[in-house]
Formats: sequence, structure tokens, C-alpha cells
Amino acid sequence: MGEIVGQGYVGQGLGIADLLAVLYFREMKYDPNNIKWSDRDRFVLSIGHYSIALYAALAEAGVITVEELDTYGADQSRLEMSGSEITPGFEMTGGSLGHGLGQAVGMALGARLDRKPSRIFNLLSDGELNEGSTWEAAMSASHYRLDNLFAFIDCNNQQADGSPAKVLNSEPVHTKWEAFGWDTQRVDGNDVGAIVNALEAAKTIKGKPHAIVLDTLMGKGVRAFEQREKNHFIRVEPSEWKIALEQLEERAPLNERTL
Ligand SMILES: Cc1ncc(C[n+]2csc(CCOP(=O)(O)OP(=O)(O)O)c2C)c(N)n1
Repeated sequence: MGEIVGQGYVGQGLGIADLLAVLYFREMKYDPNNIKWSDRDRFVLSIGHYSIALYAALAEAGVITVEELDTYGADQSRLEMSGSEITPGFEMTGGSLGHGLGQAVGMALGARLDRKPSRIFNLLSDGELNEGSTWEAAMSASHYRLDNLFAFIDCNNQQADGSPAKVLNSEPVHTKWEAFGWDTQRVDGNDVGAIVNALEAAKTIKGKPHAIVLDTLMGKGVRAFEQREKNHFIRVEPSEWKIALEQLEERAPLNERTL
């Protein structure tokens, strides 16, 4: 996608791909042919600019076609650079940061009231921890004992204007979630096994919402992207996209994927 349009939020996508692989191909219950199935688990993405990763997951899941990925960021495309509900499989329109967890809390309460088995998986960024609305939602979730709610906090240590330590420090992130009454773990977000184990452990805890803080590396799998000082928006030469694809193939050859 980045190669075709020449730019994009590729760093975030690569950083969070391991989580989406676990959620979409191991954990979540959904029907790619009936994406509005009322008992479905919901993936809630308010960080609209991370949508590039979700488009890839939805294509692999069969919700959209692989061919449609070529339209990423193009005029009239359903695959906007900042994701929205015009794309099948998107539960909310993102972009205005800090509103995802509040909507996820509403969905989790709704599922409980409707006696539905649905679980709600919300992905937050470390930048969204600068938003007061995130903490209001965090407080509500533990107040209502929403154990059908799982929040993944992507600590990639970057925001648009630099590191959270420089912009507005949110560390230690995990102790804040604990203090807000959440069942909390912190793991390497680029270690599939660690994510799986954290989810399995979280599912055994009842009566509390679950926070899994993920330490991730932006641009994971592409050495030149991993080493960039600023990765918020990537625009590189055509030759570099080719190298990037080769390095990704090295990390996870298409015919050797296992979950
Ligand atoms: C409410 C709101 N404030 C500011 C912005 C502008 N903005 C877009 S992306 C971004 C960076 C936020 O940090 P994070 O989500 O951690 O970024 P990344 O990991 O992609 O660097 C900002 C401030 C926005 N979209 N919404």
C-alpha cells in the first residue's frame, strides 16, 4: 500500500501487525460474509491513521479484497488514510483521537445489557493517553466491571511531534491502568507468543476490564524504518519500498505463517 501511493502510516502498521494477526486469526469471532453479525467480537480503532494495518488484516480475513488494497489513500477510495466506517469491518470513524475507548465502553455495556457473548477489543496509542476522555472511559470501564473489554495500548514511543516523554509523559503506563482498576499486563508487542499468553491470562480474570500494554517497534521488520528517528508518516524512494518488501518476506515468508 505504501509503495503504490508512495507514502503512508506504514510504521504504525508494521508495529501493530503482530497484534492484529493474533486477534483476527486466532482470537476474534466474526463472519467475513456477514460483517454486521450481532454476536461478533468488535475491534475498535480510533487511531484512524493506523488503518493501514487493519486494511491488511481485513483483506487477509476475506472482508475486503486484496486488490482493493491498491486504492489505499486514493481519491474516492473506501480505504482512507485515516480509517472510517465507510470501510466494511470498521466499527467507528477514527481520526479524532481519544474517542475509541469511550465507544468501546459503550459497546461492552451494550453487549452485556443485550446478553450477547461479544467481546470488545480496543487499540489505543500512547498519544491517546494524553487525552482526558481516555481516562474518563478507563474509569467507567472498571466501575462497570466490564470484563468483556480488552484494551491494547500501543507504546511505540512516538507521537507526531516526538516521544511521549518529550510531548507529555504518560509513563509508567501500566501502573496507571492498574490504578484505574484494570487487570493489567505489559508485554513485547512484537512477540506473537507473548501476546497470545497475555490474552489467555486476561481471559481468566473476571470482574475487571483488561489492559495489555504493548511495547512495539515502529516499522518492525524493515531495518531502515526501524532506525528512523521520526516514523509518524513515511515517504521514501521507490527503491526503498522494494527493499522493505524483501525484508518483510524474510521475517514472515508467505508460506510459513503459523498462529
Ligand atoms: C484529538 C486529536 N488531536 C490531535 C490530532 C492530530 N494528530 C494526528 S496523529 C497524532 C499523533 C498521536 O500520537 P500517536 O497516536 O501515539 O501517534 P503515532 O504512534 O502514530 O506516532 C496527532 C497528535 C488528532 N488527530 N486528534
